[in-house]
Amino acid sequence: MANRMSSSCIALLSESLDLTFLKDAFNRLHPELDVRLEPHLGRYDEIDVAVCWMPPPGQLAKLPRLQFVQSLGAGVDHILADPKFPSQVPLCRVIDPMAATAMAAYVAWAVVHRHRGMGTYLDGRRRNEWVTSTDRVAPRYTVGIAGMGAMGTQCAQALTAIGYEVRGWSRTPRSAGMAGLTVFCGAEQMQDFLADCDALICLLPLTRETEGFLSGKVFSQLARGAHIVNVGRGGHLVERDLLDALRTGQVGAATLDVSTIEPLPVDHPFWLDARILITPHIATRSSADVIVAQTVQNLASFQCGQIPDAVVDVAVGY
Ligand code: NDP
Ligand code: OXD
Repeated sequence: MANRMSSSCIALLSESLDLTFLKDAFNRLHPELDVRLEPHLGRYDEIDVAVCWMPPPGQLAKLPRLQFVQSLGAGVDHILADPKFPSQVPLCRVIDPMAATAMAAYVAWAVVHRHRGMGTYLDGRRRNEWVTSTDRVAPRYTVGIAGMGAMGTQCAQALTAIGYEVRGWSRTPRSAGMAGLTVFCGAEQMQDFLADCDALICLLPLTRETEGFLSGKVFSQLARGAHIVNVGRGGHLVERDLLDALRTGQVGAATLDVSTIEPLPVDHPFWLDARILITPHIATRSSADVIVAQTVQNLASFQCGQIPDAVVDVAVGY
């Protein structure tokens, strides 16, 4: 087993990120592995594993001996977007409890910031003014979480712990498992899930079914002035619909960590509306050491003939 592992070859592929940090982590933690950073891939038929964030389209299909593809993150949409993705090759994602905890902290910050009107106090501080507010600290403020997987569940735990009334929505049925959380699933329960939510958090994977989920139709079912938090993917949001809903007041604010084009272009209209809080895809991330550890663990499982939990269903898209 150790011998097979030591002769394994790992390619690091990304069109958008410099993966030198990951090569350094592999070399430090597993010097026995042959780790190659694009464009220095050597012979394609020597590569066993591709670790990717937005791999160059068509590149994975050229690697004839791949045992599996490893995503650098929780999402795999950036890999499945390649029309030539070799769908017979298993695809693994990162499942990182620490990253989920950090996501929960980001989402709790976004919800509290808007609900408690923190922007007003921060503006006052900039003017050296002691601004008071008559805003209610409502005992009832409903937060809907679309996507109750590894990330969504941690967010629900954090938000219920600080007193919010939380609803969770998933594709398949699940039990709530915590006080303060009500669960919904599937298209048939979507209306009940959305009805009068004060904040809507998108933590869905980007798939054919979920693309454009954050649309005018969804916004119209929320409480007036609702807060949209998109920490999923830019492709979940119909940008024009958000601008329209902000104009009418149906949506009162948005916190966007992701956008269709990243970085968000400097002339994008989102920058011009102070009600849209923008962060540069930093809600959470896994450390290089975690990515390396999970890749090596998945490789060991495949080499023992086992299917790791991290394998996604390519047909469903997550
Ligand atoms: P999981 O796969 O663990 O969970 C996905 C959840 O979405 C599941 O509950 C699933 O339902 C639900 N879901 C999928 N399709 C549908 C649908 N059609 N209708 C309703 N619910 C659906 O993913 P994670 O929680 O680990 O991550 C979620 C996403 O968060 C990632 O795909 C990525 O896009 C984003 N992300 C963003 C980061 C950032 O920094 N901004 C960092 C990490 C992730 P079911 O339980 O029934 O399968
Ligand atoms: C992820 C991300 O998918 O960081 O992990 O967006």
